[in-house]
Amino acid sequence: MARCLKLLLVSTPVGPLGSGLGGGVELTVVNLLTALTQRGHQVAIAAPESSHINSHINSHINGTQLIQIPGTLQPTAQTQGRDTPATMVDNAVLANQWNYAHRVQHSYDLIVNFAYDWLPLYLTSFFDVPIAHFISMGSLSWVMDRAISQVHDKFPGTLGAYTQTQVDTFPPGLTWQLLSSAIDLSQYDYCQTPGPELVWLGRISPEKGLEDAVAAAQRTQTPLKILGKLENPAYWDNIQRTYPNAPMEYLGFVNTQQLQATVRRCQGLLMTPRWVEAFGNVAIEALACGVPVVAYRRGGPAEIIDHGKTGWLVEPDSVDGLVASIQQLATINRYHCRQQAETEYSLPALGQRFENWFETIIENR
Ligand code: HBI
Repeated sequence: MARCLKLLLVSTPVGPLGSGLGGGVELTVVNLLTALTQRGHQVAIAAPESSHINSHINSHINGTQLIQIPGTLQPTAQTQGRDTPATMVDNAVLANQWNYAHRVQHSYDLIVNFAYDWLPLYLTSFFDVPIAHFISMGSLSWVMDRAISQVHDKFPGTLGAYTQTQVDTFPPGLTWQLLSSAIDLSQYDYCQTPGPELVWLGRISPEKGLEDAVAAAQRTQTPLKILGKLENPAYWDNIQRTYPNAPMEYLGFVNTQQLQATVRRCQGLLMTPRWVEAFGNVAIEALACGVPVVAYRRGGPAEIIDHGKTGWLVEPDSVDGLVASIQQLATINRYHCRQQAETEYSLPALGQRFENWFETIIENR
């Protein structure tokens, strides 16, 4: 095992840990904390104030520092356009996080950036301690593409991402460390005999394409449970008006324990991303419960789902394709879904991948 590393994880500035505003990257930060701590590393996290890590994890992780940084949350990058300039709001938590990181940097062997923002990329040259940049989405703006390319040129090997399809959205010629993702399998209980319900998980926001899942539920008259942060109320209102008699139920944003208790009893998860989903953590959460996934063949889910074995990959934006696959769900052996999660998406595997990446960055410094 490599030596014990002292690591500072700087979380996304769009929301406190545990708020759901940070979507999949929140799960990545919390799971990485567990995986690295279990490997004997010392981990601290600097996150927007009001962050919390659910008690299950806190209980067996001592010595973890969760540093609450005050300030104004960062506007989300996926709601802006490609020409969006880098944004710096007044009293930005992003700036306060990196001011803190700069001040304490010499207490750490490595700093890990989880913000999809210009500032930490730009600041890298002004730090003595190396910074690993985990890029959590595909290409969204020229400003970020350029900042990512510049960090790559000055500090090769320090760019990390989830999947190849995500990396393919960025300018060519960059080398990336592909880290995939993982979940704490001990928090997900396998279910062999589901009810008739379908489930949709994620931030309720246009890039997630919820309306297609609702349309498919209405067409098949299959009840659809919806879970996730209600990020865009106007978008949700519009879906409700467009599909007034769809058999759907919005259950809010819940913690992992409550989420898996609902998901495991469903016959299938629907994933309807409009954008190139960098990974799609909700897919492996469902697989861990034995729930097959019907997903558009787009982005991360296309690399996760074993078509016909652990779910179905559908022509992107085709509600007909969703409907046809929903009718095939019963032919999937649910235990194969759990097995795939165990072999490919366990926490120890994630911890090993990140530790290898960190060691390489530190050695090359
Ligand atoms: N937008 N500006 C910005 N910064 C982030 O770190 C960020 C974001 N939008 C979404 C997001 N992070 C996460 O929800 C995804 O990376 C998963």
